[in-house]
Amino acid sequence: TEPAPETAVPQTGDPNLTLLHRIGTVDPASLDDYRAHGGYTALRRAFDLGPAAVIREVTDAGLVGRGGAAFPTGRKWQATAAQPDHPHYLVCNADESEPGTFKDRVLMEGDPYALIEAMTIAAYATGAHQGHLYLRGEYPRALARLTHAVEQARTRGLLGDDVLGQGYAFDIEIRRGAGAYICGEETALFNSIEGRRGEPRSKPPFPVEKGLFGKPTVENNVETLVNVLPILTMGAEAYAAIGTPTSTGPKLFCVSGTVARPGVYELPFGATLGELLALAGVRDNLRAVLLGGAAGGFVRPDELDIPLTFEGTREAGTTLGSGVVMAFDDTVPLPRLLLRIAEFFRDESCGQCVPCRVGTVRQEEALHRIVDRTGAGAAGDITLLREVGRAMRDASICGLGQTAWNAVESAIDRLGAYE
Ligand code: L3W
Ligand code: SF4
Repeated sequence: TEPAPETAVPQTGDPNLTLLHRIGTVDPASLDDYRAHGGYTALRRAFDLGPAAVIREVTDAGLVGRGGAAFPTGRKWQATAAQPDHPHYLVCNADESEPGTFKDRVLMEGDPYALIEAMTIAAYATGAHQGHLYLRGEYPRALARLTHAVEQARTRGLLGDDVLGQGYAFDIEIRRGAGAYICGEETALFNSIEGRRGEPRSKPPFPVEKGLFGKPTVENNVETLVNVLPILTMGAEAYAAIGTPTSTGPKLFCVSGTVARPGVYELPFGATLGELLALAGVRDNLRAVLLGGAAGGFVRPDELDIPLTFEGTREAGTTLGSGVVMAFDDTVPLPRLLLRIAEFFRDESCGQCVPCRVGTVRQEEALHRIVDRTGAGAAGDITLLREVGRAMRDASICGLGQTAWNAVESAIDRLGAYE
């Protein structure tokens, strides 16, 4: 089938962008063009610094994971590098499947060499010689561009036995997912690469100690890795000056729903939700905004001054997640939307643990009853939803079950969805 049209990047051509600056201007099929646009200067600096100093730069820059959990990247790299067991592996999580998330797709389709360069730096810093890029199966254009880029990098000595003539060996294998959301959970992803069922493992042990094939593994999201390039080219201090002291650097936001210009936007952390929505062209009859995707939470139109930082969204009772911002005007039927979210979680639950396997079914059933009855008798079902939601949050093995009730809860408590 024909791949979907390329995702809109409304800020294309803005030279002030840090992560998106090449998107739309560089030829994604040309290694020479990538180099002409500053490509491979970060890897050269990494080789000049050496692994320990690269990790120090990433730590000093304050980089945290962009896949949703905001874990400090430098700590993860340091923990992997220090493991005595070998080999070490690098895994890039490109299984971008959170509903409303499409930022990694833009990076991979528009600037594929950037990800390859960033993976090479991460592997060098953490002592890995083999990288696995686990790509969402529904991204055929990203697959074609990354496959071409990996082959070109290999041919030109930027992957292989002697990267950039520095005596360091590193190569990348691209693996495609098969449509399961849960395979974006890092340990389910490892199982999938290993040829097992895509089911999350219990943690600890964390992947830094026992990850892919039971070996120390550093696992990072695409956007997290791509941030390493500006950290090395501009230096940790200049990078950390972007954003706020506790949420440093630039962030990609995926804006969709009832806005005039949906697409991927880059803003420094600390910009407000209102500023982002103004860029995307929000409508007057805004009813709610879903932050953080299906696992996130709703905010009201009177809360648009929320700063887009990890701590700011947490204080506001929601999450930044992977940068999802979905706007809904007052023509969108909220109960049906919540039902759709509940269907998604029921469908994507791997079924391994009872609270999530049963809870996501009960949640969907209760929401169905509420929608079908158009309000009558909703109180009993809302009590049931709270009990089921608490059980899922407290007792599920992984983030899917733990967060499957977040959006429904916030719609009930903050939006009065069934009043
Ligand atoms: C070493 C420790 N490493 C934690 C590592 C851990 C992982 C990272 C974060 O879920 C969330 C989820 C989704 N020593 C460690 C350690 N680590 N403690 O840090 O770990 P964790 O468990 O907090 O989160 P997670 O299981 O990775 C990620 C939410 O993100 N999300 C979805 C994102 C969707 C995408 C996408 O489509 N691209 O990523 C949205 O909100 O629900 O809560 O690496 O090993 N002591
Ligand atoms: Fe599987 Fe859900 Fe349990 Fe996660 S919480 S392991 S998705 S059943």
